[in-house]
Amino acid sequence: MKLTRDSTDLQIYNLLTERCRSGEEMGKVLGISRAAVWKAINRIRQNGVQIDAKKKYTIVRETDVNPYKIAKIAFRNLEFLEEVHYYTSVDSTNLRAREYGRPNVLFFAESQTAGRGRLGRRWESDRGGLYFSITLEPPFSLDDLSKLTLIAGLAVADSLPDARLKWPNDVMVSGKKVCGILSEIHGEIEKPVVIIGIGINVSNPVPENAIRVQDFWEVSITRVFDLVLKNFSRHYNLMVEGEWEKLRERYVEKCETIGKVVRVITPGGEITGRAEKIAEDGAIVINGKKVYSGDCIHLRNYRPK
Ligand code: BT5
Repeated sequence: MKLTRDSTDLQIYNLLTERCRSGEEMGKVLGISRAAVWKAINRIRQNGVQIDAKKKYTIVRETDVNPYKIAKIAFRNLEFLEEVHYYTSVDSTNLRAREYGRPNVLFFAESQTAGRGRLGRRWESDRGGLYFSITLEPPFSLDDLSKLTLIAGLAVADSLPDARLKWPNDVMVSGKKVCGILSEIHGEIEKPVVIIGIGINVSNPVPENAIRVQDFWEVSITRVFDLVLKNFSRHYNLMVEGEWEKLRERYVEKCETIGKVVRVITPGGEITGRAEKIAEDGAIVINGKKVYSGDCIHLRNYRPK
């Protein structure tokens, strides 16, 4: 389902989340007939929102995750957002984003049948987790894109209690992975569309050595979604305003990789050594050498001789 800010169904849902209202009142507000309101109400009902119709329409119950609630949260937090595409099940939100090709869209799925990790790996995506991709046309240079990936991880880490970052962008709790991020670039080099895919385990079944938010925090999926988008929006705006330095400091505070002896596997080969810092340009510095992306294994804490 595709929703925009002015979709009739979303506007009616938003009106009803404020208070109960009559068909006539909503028809007047939106400039449509009572019959059109009635039709919209029936569509909304088919998507997880139970609405009572006596004299007025009232939302009596709704599933925590439904297209309207997700769209409401997304549009409220991301001012640049133009569309929300909602799927109960889809192959991969990153693939949908790539195929659609346009910026300022959020793709959300209740579950994925072919959720993707980096380098073609699989991301387990059963119902109960958060799987979404945001497409952006950032007003800064391609060189800054690795920073964008880092701040997406930071946004998730800032949303969960006691979360740490494992470079480049795994979010860890108690040493286990709770979230992974897959960022991709698509389109022409002069005007690339950046796709940021975020997968967060909330109550879904997870592989060994992974953790879910509900293992350490009793919280709803939509609350986590709201927090992550709030933080992402804050960080993204700081980035656009040229405040990367603040974000870099914050990333380093939360990053458990810095100070460790690590092995990073990149397409160009392997490098083992002490992870010294995050450089001004967003690279991690290992034994004085800059690395921009790769698979990172923590070997041990660094002890100077
Ligand atoms: C990632 O890859 O961590 C990126 C994951 C991105 C998933 C999101 S969901 C929304 C969007 N649409 C997509 O199709 N993808 C994005 P990587 O660093 O390569 O880690 C992948 C590895 O993590 C796998 O090889 C497994 O070992 C492990 N893994 C798989 N599913 C997991 C899960 N649910 N939780 C924790 N670890 C998992």
